[in-house]
Amino acid sequence: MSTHSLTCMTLEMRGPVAVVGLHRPDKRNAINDTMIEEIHSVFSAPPKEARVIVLYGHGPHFSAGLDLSEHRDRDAFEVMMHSQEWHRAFHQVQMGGLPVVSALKGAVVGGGLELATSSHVRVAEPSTFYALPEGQRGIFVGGGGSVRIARIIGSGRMTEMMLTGHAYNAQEGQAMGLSHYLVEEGQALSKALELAERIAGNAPLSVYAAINALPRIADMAHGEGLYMESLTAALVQTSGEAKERMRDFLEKRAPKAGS
Ligand code: 1HE
Repeated sequence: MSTHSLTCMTLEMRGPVAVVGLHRPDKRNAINDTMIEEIHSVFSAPPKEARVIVLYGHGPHFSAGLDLSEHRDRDAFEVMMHSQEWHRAFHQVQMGGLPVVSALKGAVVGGGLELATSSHVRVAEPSTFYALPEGQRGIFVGGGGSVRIARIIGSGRMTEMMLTGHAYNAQEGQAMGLSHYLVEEGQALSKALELAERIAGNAPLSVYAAINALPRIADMAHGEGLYMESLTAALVQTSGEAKERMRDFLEKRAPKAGS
């Protein structure tokens, strides 16, 4: 089990799945400095037996973003350092080595959206809404949103969200790619757990390549991307587990695609 001592988060194991909860429901899971440190620590060193992480928010909201009460009096250098802390923490979420499935509901706003878009698979409930109130608050994104959110919805749409503060609902978010699954109210966590169990059954090297190689290839030029794809395929497909799984399929012991 984990040795993390957590005050703003919860962590429990369910089989191969580490279930991580943002736990400041009274503050709508606003992300303060302690929570960022804890996100960094949990995602840098998840429990050894974990194969997948599920991330959710306690209470009716996923996260109200940056804890504005801690942010009011920071100078430029402090904001720069703070933003880079967030980058390090969310990098661990995205590239820490384990796939992350997030369960979204209520507010997924500002830094909450930056955190959600660091996860790999996103499941939303109808109560979910997405907004970037940075313009209204007189600030800018600082948790990687200008890269990760813009890659998903386009920088044009992200600019619009920051300028207008308009909140997109769960259906709109699903159409924009902010969520991958839209389930009934109260069902996001159980769907996330179901998907996590399924992902946990995949070959670890294949999963690792998907979460680490794909976003890097997306940042490369065409030719370099294709070359990196071939190198990654050469590594993953020649593993013992890949050979075994392909044989299982050919000898009709493995499930068909889509089942
Ligand atoms: C907070 C925060 C917060 C709630 N920082 N304390 N984020 C925002 O601009 C979103 C601000 N929050 C809201 O718009 C609303 O709280 C919600 C729509 C999310 C939820 O509304 P509601 O009616 O359920 O809750 P509430 O009454 O507004 O808030 C409950 C408490 O949480 C209250 O504190 P209390 O002591 O009066 O009980 C709120 O002050 C507190 N609270 N959200 C601090 N965000 C790295 S850069 C990232 C940049 C950003 O993330 S910008 C977006 C900031």
